[in-house]
Amino acid sequence: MKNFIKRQWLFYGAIVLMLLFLKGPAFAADDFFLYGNQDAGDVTECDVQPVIDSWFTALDYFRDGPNEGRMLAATGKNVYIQSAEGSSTWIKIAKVDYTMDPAFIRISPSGNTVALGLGWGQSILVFNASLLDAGTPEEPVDLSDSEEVLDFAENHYDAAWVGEDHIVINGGQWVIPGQSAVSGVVTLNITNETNITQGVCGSIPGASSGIAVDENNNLVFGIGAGTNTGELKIWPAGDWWTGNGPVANPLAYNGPEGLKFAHQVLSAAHLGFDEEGSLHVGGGVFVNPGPVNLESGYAALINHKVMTNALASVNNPEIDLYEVNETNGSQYREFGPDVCRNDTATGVMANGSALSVNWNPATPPGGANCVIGGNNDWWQPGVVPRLTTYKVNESRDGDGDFVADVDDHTPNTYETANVDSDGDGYGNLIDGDFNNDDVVNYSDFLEFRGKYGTNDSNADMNSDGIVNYSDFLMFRTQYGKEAPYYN
Ligand SMILES: [Ca+2]
Ligand SMILES: [Ca+2]
Ligand SMILES: [Ca+2]
Ligand SMILES: [Ca+2]
Repeated sequence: MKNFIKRQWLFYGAIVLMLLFLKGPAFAADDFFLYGNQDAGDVTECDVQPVIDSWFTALDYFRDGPNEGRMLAATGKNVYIQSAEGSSTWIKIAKVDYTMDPAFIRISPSGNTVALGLGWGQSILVFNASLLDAGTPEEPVDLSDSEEVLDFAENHYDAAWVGEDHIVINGGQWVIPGQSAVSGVVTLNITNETNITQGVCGSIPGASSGIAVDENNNLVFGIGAGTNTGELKIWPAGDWWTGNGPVANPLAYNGPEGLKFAHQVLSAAHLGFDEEGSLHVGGGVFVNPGPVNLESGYAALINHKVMTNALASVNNPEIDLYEVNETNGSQYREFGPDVCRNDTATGVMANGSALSVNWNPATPPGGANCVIGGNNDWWQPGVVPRLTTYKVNESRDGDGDFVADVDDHTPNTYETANVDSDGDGYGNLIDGDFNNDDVVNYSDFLEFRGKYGTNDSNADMNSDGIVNYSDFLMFRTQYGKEAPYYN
């Protein structure tokens, strides 16, 4: 009897283990895949605080803290808070004494601190988010006249948080026709108003654009005007950041450390990372002259695998330089909620597993002014921007195999067993990358050949217990693909 009970426990224990195994590692289909494969009900929209006396309404999410999920907006002389997550109601809570050309509003990762870039030639204001609690539409908090607000007279176009105590600033430089613009990136310790900035990178061959830091402090920034508009480079954390400040010697833009991983993505004016490390890019054509036919009117998302591979290649000269392939839908995806795609600027930001695009719907869809790529939808006072949010639907099952997309290792291919022998998140059916170097090539063929005729579970792509010609045919369909693999 004792033995029987024991065996029964072993049996149930094995089932539990199997279920855990089938559930797989945390990663299956990633947010990059999920954002762009949604049903209409999973894409929501709201109005943004209308533009007042400015060129734009700058936005950011509270990603943590008591206001998590809500947004702050800056335009004109005021800062507004969204009444609730996803709401179209914006409440004035703070004011400044200068009409902003709002460069950015960036909330620290904890949600505790706000950095507000007032615009060209003006200051960056930094304050505790709780300072806003006292603000009302009738009596907004006066940020220009508060001892609790730090005021940094620092040129800026965009900034990103590095932890809670520093921001890194893309310094800003207008392009003067006929002259080459030179701009730079600096860090600022926001805990100390007397702190001077420290240089990160100089001699950038063009005007500043967006800037972003991933969770491991790898740095990305873009070029915003001039012939290199939309160029994006990544700088590994160790090459620019020591943990409490930048390295002693600033980087040279064309030095050996950084890696260009995108030739031209929009104007690179709005950059950020989602929680999986995919990079979102927005921008437009506000600053001209630039290249003719500059991309605009949408936001783009570059898959985290591209970023990982770019970092790997900058750290290892034996790996070929890695640049995103914009024609590969597994690496690069566009989000164009405005069917006219004619905005002069498009913002984009992530919050958890949601991606939000801030766009200008001024032109009626299909109206006379709707010229795709026409760049004629100007941001200006009176515009009521829209925010379109793509949120992961936890229960969606696109291929109908009873495995939800969020858990599905082959999200575009029907397979109920969801087998992923090497646990890399890609199901056996679509995983011909046997050596896991993110490309399916001759090395993988050699591995496959070595396993031919065996019961090796990894090379057994159709999981029928034998590695044979059927598996070879499946391998052949994967040949030449680069990660991520979705089908
Ligand atoms: Ca499925
Ligand atoms: Ca796999
Ligand atoms: Ca491989
Ligand atoms: Ca097989």
